[in-house]
Amino acid sequence: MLIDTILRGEVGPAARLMRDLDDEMPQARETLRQLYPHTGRAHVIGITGSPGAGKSCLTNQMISHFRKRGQTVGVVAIDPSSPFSGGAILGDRVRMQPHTTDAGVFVRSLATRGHMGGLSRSTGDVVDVMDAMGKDVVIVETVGVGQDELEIIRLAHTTIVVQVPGLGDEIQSIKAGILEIASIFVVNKADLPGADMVVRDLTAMLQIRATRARELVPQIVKTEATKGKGLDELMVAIERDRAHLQSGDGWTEKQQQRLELRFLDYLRTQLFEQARARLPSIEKYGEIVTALAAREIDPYTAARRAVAGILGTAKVA
Ligand SMILES: Nc1nc2c(ncn2[C@@H]2O[C@H](COP(=O)(O)OP(=O)(O)O)[C@@H](O)[C@H]2O)c(=O)[nH]1
Ligand SMILES: [Mg+2]
Repeated sequence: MLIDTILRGEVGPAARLMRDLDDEMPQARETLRQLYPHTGRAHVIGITGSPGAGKSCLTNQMISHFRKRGQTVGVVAIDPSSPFSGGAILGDRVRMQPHTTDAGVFVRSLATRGHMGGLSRSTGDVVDVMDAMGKDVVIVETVGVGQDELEIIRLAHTTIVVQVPGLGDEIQSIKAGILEIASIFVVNKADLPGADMVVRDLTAMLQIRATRARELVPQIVKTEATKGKGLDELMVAIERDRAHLQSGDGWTEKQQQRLELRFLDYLRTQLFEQARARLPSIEKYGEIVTALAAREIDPYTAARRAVAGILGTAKVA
C-alpha cells in the first residue's frame, strides 16, 4: 500500500506524492486525506530572512545537530521563482548536499508560484507528507521578501528570523510584523562588523514590543553559520521554544491557528473557483460585462453585483 510506504518514510513514493500534489492530481489529494490522521507530530520550524543571510547554511548546521541527537529531519526550501522559468534556484540544493546521502534527512525544494504573492500553497501539503513520513523536525526555509515571511506562521510552530549586520540602517531592515512572528532571532555573520549593534537594536525593539500572555520573549542568538559557531545556543533556543509550546496550551493553539489559516486559504480558493464557474449562468452577467467595458460601472461594483447574483441575494446598489 502506498500509504504504508509513505508512513514508513520511503522517499520515492513520498517524493512522487509531493510532485502529484503540486500538479493538483485528484488521486494525490485522496492519498493525503488518508495520511492526514498520521500527521501533527513533527516540530515545524520556519526560517526566514533576506536572500544571502545564511538561512541555508544555518539549516545545514541545524540538520547536523538534530541528526546527532538521532532526530530525523525534513527540509522544505522555498526559493524565489525566476520570472523567466518559474524554476527553483539550484544553489540551495547544492548547499544542502552534505546530507543528501543520509536517509534521516529529506530535502525538497519548491518554487513559489506567486499564490497571492506568498508561499507556494503546496508547502503545507509537503510539510504534512514529511510529518506523515515520521520526520521529527521539519524545517521550512523561506526567503524574507513580501508576505512569505509573515505567512510562515501558518506553517511553523517555531519561527526563526535571520538578520545580518551590514545592511545599513539596521532598524530599517526589520519590517513591520516581523517582531510579532519571531520566536527566535538569529544574528548571523557574527564575524562581520556590526553584529553587536544588530543585537542591541533587536534587544531594544523587543523591550518595547508587547509580549502576549504565555508567550516567551524571543531569544536573540549570534551565529556564524559557515563555521557552526553559536549553533549550540540556537539549538537550546529551539528546544526551549518547543518545550514551552508543549508545556501548556501553546502547541494546541498554534496547531489550531495554523490549521485555521490553511482552511481559510483553501476556502478562499474553492469559493472563488465555484463562483467563477457559475458566473456565466447568473442573470445579467452579459449586462455587467458590457457595462464594465463601457465604463458605466467600476470593477468593484461589478464584482459586488456578480456576488449578489451568485448568492441569489437582493440587488446590490
Ligand atoms: N561571513 C559569513 N558568511 C556567511 C555566514 N553564513 C553564511 N555565509 C555566506 O553567505 C552566503 C549566503 O548563504 P546562504 O546560506 O545561501 O544564504 P540564504 O540565501 O539565506 O540561504 C554564502 O556565501 C555563505 O557562505 C557567516 O556566518 N559569516
Ligand atoms: Mg537559501
